[in-house]
Amino acid sequence: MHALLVTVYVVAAVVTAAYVFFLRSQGQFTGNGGTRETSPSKGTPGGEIVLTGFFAPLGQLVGSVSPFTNKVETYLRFAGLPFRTQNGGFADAPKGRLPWMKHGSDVVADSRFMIKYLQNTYGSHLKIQEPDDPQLQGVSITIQRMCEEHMYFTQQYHRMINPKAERWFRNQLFKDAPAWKSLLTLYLFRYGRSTQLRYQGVLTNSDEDINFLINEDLRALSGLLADNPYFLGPNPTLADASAFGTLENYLYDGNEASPIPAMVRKYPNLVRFVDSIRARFYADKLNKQGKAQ
Ligand SMILES: N[C@@H](CCC(=O)N[C@@H](CS)C(=O)NCC(=O)O)C(=O)O
Repeated sequence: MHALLVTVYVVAAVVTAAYVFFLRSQGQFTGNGGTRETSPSKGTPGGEIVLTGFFAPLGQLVGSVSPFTNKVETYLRFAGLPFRTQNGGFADAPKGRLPWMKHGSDVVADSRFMIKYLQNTYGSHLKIQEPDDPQLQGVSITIQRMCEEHMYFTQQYHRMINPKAERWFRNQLFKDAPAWKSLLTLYLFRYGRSTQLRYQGVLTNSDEDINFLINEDLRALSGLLADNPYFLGPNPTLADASAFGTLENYLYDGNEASPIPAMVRKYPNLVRFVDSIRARFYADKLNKQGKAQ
């Protein structure tokens, strides 16, 4: 009996290890490292735009649970460009990360290069235009980098590493997976993200200090936005698409075990910013999903 149990455990351990090895070799949890190829910078107008990212509905979000996918979809909506979306995994992504897009026969990865490509391709035909003023251009890049290179990682901490998020991860993000798979996925993601966040720097800090940084970022965004409808003035720009991708996720991803949604609610102008973009640019999804507020 004892020998049988040991055999069962050993076989289970070997099968799990082989499965994990297989998934990791497919780049399922951390991307595939990518090709580091230079992205095309301009295409021919008129090609079909297919945006690949995460599009499964989650929490109260109308955009993607991936802030970068959310940003590009929002930019396309601001710009008035028709597009189609499809779900994809890290393994097939050209740079090992999501989102990426096809435009005609061009493949472009990384939200920053995708948007540059669209701006070069469609120029003055886009419904939104970036400011000419170098000071505003500087503010725009600063907002994008803060959202994408800092606020993203602090949220990753509360999504993947903070043990309080386990329920959200398993019951919402991976709600369709069997229990054993969502648990295994959680631990694999946690392992990958812990390494990433330790090198990146967020994970050298305590919970309290991470939350302090999150609040500083929110206060900075709130101060920059002030009473304006958009970050750079009366009309939406790329900075707003980036901030929306992050802030919609901060507010509406349904991860209430995280302190982040309550922290954003302390800044009414940020909530107003997110809600007004949802109402103006995502009315179709709000109505379809019955998420009107
Ligand atoms: N700089 C990239 C970042 C994209 C990114 O990090 N996407 C996440 C999903 S939200 C990802 O694919 N992560 C995989 C990984 O970190 O290995 C962009 O702007 O598109």
